[in-house]
Amino acid sequence: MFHIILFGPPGSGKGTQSEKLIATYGLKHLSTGDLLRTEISKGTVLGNEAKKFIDIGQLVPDEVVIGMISSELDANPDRGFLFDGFPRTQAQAEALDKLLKFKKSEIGVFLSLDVSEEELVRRLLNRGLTSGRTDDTNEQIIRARIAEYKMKTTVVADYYSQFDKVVVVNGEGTIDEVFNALRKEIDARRHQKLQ
Ligand code: B4P
Repeated sequence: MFHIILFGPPGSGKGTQSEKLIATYGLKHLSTGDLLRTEISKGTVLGNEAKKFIDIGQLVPDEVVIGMISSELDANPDRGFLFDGFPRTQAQAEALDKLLKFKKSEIGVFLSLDVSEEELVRRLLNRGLTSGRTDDTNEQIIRARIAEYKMKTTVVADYYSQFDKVVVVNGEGTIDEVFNALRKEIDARRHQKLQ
């Protein structure tokens, strides 16, 4: 089974590219952002707790997110996963590796989208005009999310680079250009794994 992590700052295009990648490779899409927003819209205890953090641009506590991922892995034992927006902290990365090891599996490639801060802010404010997402409408909150990413999430790339899994892809072309660059990297790694 080939599992992919799609990594990058808020607004780098993880959700956008994930839609295209799952259609191409038949992977199970696992977006922690989407899972959390579903819980919020249902008004569950977990969702109400998560909303407090999301609304101020902070990460949701690790134990909440890791619990959600663990259930999804258990519910889909024979699928390759595309992890979108997860892991976002070193604790999440270590927990994921442990869960996969237990299933005698591992991450195939860690794809990191590289986009400048000004472009991220522009994209998220633009999405906020139509998405209704409360974390996309206020520039201060967007900048807090980017600061949170720099403080807690960039270390995740360092963690995976020790296993030689990290590939940085320019996330500033058109959606199709970025997609083709991601595809090239995935195909190269899958080919290596099959040999
Ligand atoms: P997420 O839902 O993961 O989303 P995101 O980081 O906001 O955006 P993404 O990178 O997916 O951007 P998109 O493709 O949509 O996180 C939301 C919040 O949930 C977090 O802040 C956090 O609080 C919480 N959370 C989620 N996972 C967590 C975890 N593991 N641990 C703790 N907390 C967690 O693209 C953005 C916009 O750019 C779109 O409008 C798109 O159309 C546009 N765009 C995309 N590609 C483009 C391109 N190439 N050119 C121009 N525009 C482009």
